[in-house]
Amino acid sequence: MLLYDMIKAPNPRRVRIFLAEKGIDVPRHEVDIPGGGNLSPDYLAINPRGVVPTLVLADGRIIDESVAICRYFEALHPEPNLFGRDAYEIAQVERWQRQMEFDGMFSVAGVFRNTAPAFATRGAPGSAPSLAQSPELAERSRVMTLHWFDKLNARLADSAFVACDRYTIADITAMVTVDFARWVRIGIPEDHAHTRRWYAEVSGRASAKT
Ligand SMILES: N[C@@H](CCC(=O)N[C@@H](CS)C(=O)NCC(=O)O)C(=O)O
Repeated sequence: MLLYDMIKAPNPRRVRIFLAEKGIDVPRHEVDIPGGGNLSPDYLAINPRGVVPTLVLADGRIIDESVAICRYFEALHPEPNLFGRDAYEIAQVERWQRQMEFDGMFSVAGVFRNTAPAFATRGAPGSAPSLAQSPELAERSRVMTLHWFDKLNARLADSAFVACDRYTIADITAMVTVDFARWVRIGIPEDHAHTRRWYAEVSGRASAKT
């Protein structure tokens, strides 16, 4: 088994945090995304989408999508549970994980991809068509990122963790998104006391150091 990874990138970090929470050690291969390593013929032969992370199983089958990779490991190593236990909790984790990803991480990515010089002609990830950056899309994404921060703080006013009363995959996606937002100079707003309380707790976990 081999995990194609990039140490600085937010999506692979979600998988590494998840593995650390489970205490699972998987060999990693570093991919240089800014240098185009994910678009090399060798990598595209493994994952034609050209995105990272990709997990290659011992028999050569692959899994991409960070959450799909995490689900694979959850099925193999159910404890500690990070995707929910009963029907209601599983639905809550799914609900909040998707909100953190679609409303939060995608918004931050929209700012980053449309402003970072290294991605001037790479407005979409991986082997997607070459797209020029869009200042308008960057600005819309910035507005949506700030809106996501507001919703996160409101959620954490009512809940100890993002999805329920304990740490789950939704917290991993949310924490990685908060850290990713710093890349585009958006921090946790000063008056978001609930997010600050939660962030101090989740970022203090040993798994967050990865
Ligand atoms: N939804 C995918 C997103 C994968 C993705 O976009 N990964 C980024 C790194 S965080 C990437 O591979 N970027 C390649 C590029 O920018 O060309 C996941 O969760 O794994």
